[in-house]
Amino acid sequence: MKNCFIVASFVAFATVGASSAFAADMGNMNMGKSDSAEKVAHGVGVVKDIDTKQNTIILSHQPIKELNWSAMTMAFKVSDEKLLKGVKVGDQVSFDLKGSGMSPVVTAIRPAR
Ligand SMILES: [Cu+2]
Repeated sequence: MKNCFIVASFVAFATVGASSAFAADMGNMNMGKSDSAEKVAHGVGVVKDIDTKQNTIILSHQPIKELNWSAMTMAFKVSDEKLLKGVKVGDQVSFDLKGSGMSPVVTAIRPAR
């Protein structure tokens, strides 16, 4: 997850000059919303591996705008082990992420096609 954070920071700096909307978002986040730590982000990707013992799923995800993440393959914790039963390796999925910083938790997974 450290790599994820470094990449996200780099993307944020690289795009801040080009996007005034981004600066506005940051202003709102710092001044207004106290619930920003619990915001939900949405991603799409491909299931690479599933670990039902540790309740993790490895997803090769596309860029996630809400988190300023670029595309990468990484492991996510899931909020409920049942989420892992509805998918299999190789599936195209869309998913919801909840939480803050570098370790959001997957709260929903849906097949994407
Ligand atoms: Cu990532």
